[in-house]
Amino acid sequence: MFRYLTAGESHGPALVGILDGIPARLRLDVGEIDETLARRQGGHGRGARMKLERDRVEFLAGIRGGETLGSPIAVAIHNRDYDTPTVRALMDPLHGQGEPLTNPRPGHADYAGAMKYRQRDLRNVLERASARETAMRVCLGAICAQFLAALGVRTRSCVARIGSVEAPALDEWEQADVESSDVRCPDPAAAQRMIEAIDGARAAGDTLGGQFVVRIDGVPIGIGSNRQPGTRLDGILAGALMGMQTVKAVEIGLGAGVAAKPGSQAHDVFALEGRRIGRPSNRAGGIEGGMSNGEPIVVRVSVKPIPTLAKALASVNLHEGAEAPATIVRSDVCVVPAAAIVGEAMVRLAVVAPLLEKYGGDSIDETLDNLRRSVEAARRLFGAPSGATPA
Ligand code: EPS
Repeated sequence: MFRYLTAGESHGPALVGILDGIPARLRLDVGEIDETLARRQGGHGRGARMKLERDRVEFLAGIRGGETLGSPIAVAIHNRDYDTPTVRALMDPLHGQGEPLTNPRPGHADYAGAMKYRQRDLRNVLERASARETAMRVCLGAICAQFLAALGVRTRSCVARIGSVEAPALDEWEQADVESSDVRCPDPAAAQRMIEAIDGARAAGDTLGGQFVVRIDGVPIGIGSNRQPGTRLDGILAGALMGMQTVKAVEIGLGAGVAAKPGSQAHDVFALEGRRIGRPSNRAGGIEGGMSNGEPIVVRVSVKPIPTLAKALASVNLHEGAEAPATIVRSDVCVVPAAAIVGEAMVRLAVVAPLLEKYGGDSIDETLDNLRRSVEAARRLFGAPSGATPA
């Protein structure tokens, strides 16, 4: 069984994570993990906190000599903010204390969490609710990326919309164009307008949401299943992405747009390209019947504007029972570029379990042997060379 857990408060000493079930003998490139962590910290619209943090992975267990052992992998990321005496006085696990935060931010976990956990200080809720925790998801996802790469599976993302600025249709793009963009949008004209929109929101004390696209290439046919609702790959991906702090909608392939299409324009016909079975379109986004169909998996995710506004929204002081603006804390203006990196990580974390369910393996060598045998058997299914073969 593959599973993961994260722990850590936004301003506590560290974020920690455990990844259990990655096969043994996988060589890990630590530099690549740190580069992915740095990507999440970037993006036009980030606030002061990201100038302070330098996220780096520290391995605590499950690795020896740069290779996985098959035992649980434990990692930590230090919070540099915790080294500040005022933050340490506030958050020290044994002695931390400070003035309570009392005015919940609309859209954040503050109010529901205070009621749920019976906390009179909103800090005791918002510390865990903060998207700081996504640094650890990205770290664990970056380890998974290296397992997936060994299987020929590649996951990447780009920003498709910020506020009202939308990039032209993005099913495919050059990753170099994403890496060189301050908003991780491969269309330079749209990227420029996105940057202007973020600057406008900052000047107005406001925040902006948007959309990002995650694309997964190389997933073999038949990952996920139609057996039970919880084993469908589209449900697994949507659940993982909706598990991100800011996400309000997940669409696969045509997504919400499919509702307005007649059946003749909603599906992907089969065609023969020689003996190879082709799909001239990918409206399904690579998933049919809850299973990967061999085409790229394309997911579009909508993210809300973050709820901490410099020009605070109306709220109530819960201690005094009087109307008062929401608590203002140092904040970002737009996190869509960072959310795209987190989305990639969530997708990576989500596809490992169904892949391991199909191919198993206590070592990466065994997983790859099983994968090769399975792909070979699928090619022979309809009696190739006379019958049709999968892509
Ligand atoms: C966040 C508030 C800000 C963000 C934080 C998420 O933190 P702070 O209150 O320390 O300025 O910077 O995001 C991160 C720290 C991060 O690593 O992404 C919030 O309230 O959700």
